[in-house]
Amino acid sequence: MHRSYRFSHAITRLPSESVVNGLRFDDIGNPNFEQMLLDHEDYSLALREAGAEIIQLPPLQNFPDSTFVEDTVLCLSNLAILMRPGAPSRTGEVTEIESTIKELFDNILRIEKPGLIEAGDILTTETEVLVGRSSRTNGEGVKQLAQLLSDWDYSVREVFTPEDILHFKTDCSLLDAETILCTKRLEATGCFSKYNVINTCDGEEAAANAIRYNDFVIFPTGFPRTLEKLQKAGYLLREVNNSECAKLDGGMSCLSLRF
Ligand code: CIR
Repeated sequence: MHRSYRFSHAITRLPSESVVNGLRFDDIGNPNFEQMLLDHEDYSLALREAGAEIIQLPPLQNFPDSTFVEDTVLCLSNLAILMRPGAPSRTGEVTEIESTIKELFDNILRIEKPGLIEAGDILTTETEVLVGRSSRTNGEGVKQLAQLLSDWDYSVREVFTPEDILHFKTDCSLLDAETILCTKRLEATGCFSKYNVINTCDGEEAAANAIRYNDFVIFPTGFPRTLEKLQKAGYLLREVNNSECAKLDGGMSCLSLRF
C-alpha cells in the first residue's frame, strides 16, 4: 500500500423524510427513513474516526436525493467545481450547497449549460481525474471539465460508465495512490490498465463503492469475501450499513464530499 493524499474535512447532508421519493434504477422498495438516519450517523462517526472534521448540512425536503451530496461538487485540494447534474430533479441541489462551498474554497469553477456532470462519475486519483460518461454526464460536461482543469494542471481522462450502471464510481473506488477496487465488468472496459486492480468478489459488486479516508477504507456491510480480500491486502476496513441508501443506488462515496 502506498502513502496517499490525506483528507481533513468532509461535507455531508442529513437525509430528509422525502428521501423515500428518491430516484432509483429498479424499485426494490422504499428506504426506511429511521434506519437511514442511523446509518448516516454511523457513517459520520466513521469519517470522524478517520480524522474528518464534518460540516453537516441540514436536510432539504424539496430535494429527495440531496443526502447524496457528492454529485453536486467536485472538491480538489485547492479548488471546487460546481457540477450540473444530469437528473433534472437534482439541479437545484447545486444552488443549495454553493454558499457552503464559497466559505470553504477560494477558487470555484462551474460546469455551464449544456454541460452535465454528476461527480459520482468522477474518480480522482493522484495522477489524473477520470470522468465516466453516463446517463447523467455528457460529453460537453467532460469537455468543459477538461478545459477548466487544464488551467490548474490536472489531467482529465474521459472514460465510459457501462450502460446499466448509474455512476462510474458505483463500480470503483480508489484505495491508495495506485490501487483501485472495482468490479470485473468495469475493469473489462480497460480503463484501469495503468493501475493495480483488486476486483470485488462475484455476487458482491455493490462492495465496489467504498471510500478511502486517510488510514481507513469505509466499506458497506454485507460483502464478507471482498472485505476479507481487502483485509488480507493490508487495508484497515470500517464497515457501515448501506442497506437503505442501496435502494436508491447510493453508496459510501455519494454521502460526502471529502477534501
Ligand atoms: C440518484 O439517482 O441520483 C440517487 N438516487 C443516487 C445517487 C448516488 N450518487 C452517487 O453514486 N454518487
